[in-house]
Amino acid sequence: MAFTLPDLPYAFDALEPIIDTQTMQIHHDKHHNAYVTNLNKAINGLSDYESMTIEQLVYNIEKIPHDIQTAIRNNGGGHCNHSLFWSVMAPAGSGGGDEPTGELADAINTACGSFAEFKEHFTKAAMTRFGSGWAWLGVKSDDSLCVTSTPNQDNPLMHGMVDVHCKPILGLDVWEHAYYLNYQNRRPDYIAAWWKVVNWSAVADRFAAAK
Ligand code: MN3
Repeated sequence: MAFTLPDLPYAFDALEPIIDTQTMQIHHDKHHNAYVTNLNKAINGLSDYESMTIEQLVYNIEKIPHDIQTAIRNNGGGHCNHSLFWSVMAPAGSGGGDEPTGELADAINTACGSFAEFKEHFTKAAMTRFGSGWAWLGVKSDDSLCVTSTPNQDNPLMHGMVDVHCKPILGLDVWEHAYYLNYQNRRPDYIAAWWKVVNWSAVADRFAAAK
């Protein structure tokens, strides 16, 4: 098996009441697990792909043969996106919900004006993504930050496939499966609450590594 489902870095109920236990269980054990299973099926026996990291595989999606490209785009993207998503959250008050500090805070202020304006910009990206997809904060090739969104399970690393190519350091899943049990159709409420579980320390680590 080339790729494996990573454990959550906290308990299923750790993000209550922002993200409920059942949503976390289904989202991780069913949805994310299915992306990993179907990705492994798509690349079975293709040692060039099995030896790549998920980020390398996603980055090189444009070069992958057409007969397996869509399966790898959807399921490799799904694995990459969810692995990041779990890692940039933490329980509210225990690492989740603080504000960015240091170089990350400076870079957000440079890109968006202020943390409040960044949140507005990111929320708009998440709200205006029609249907299923993701909102992102990413690092561009000049090390500046950008806010973008992608449809389906596309990842901003997908060179040649996305509007804005960057290295994502924060991502928000706005598929209905991420919030429907708790918030039903109220995507704005889910997004507004989600800031309380964002782990800015983990985002800062990703920022430092991406530059
Ligand atoms: Mn999801």
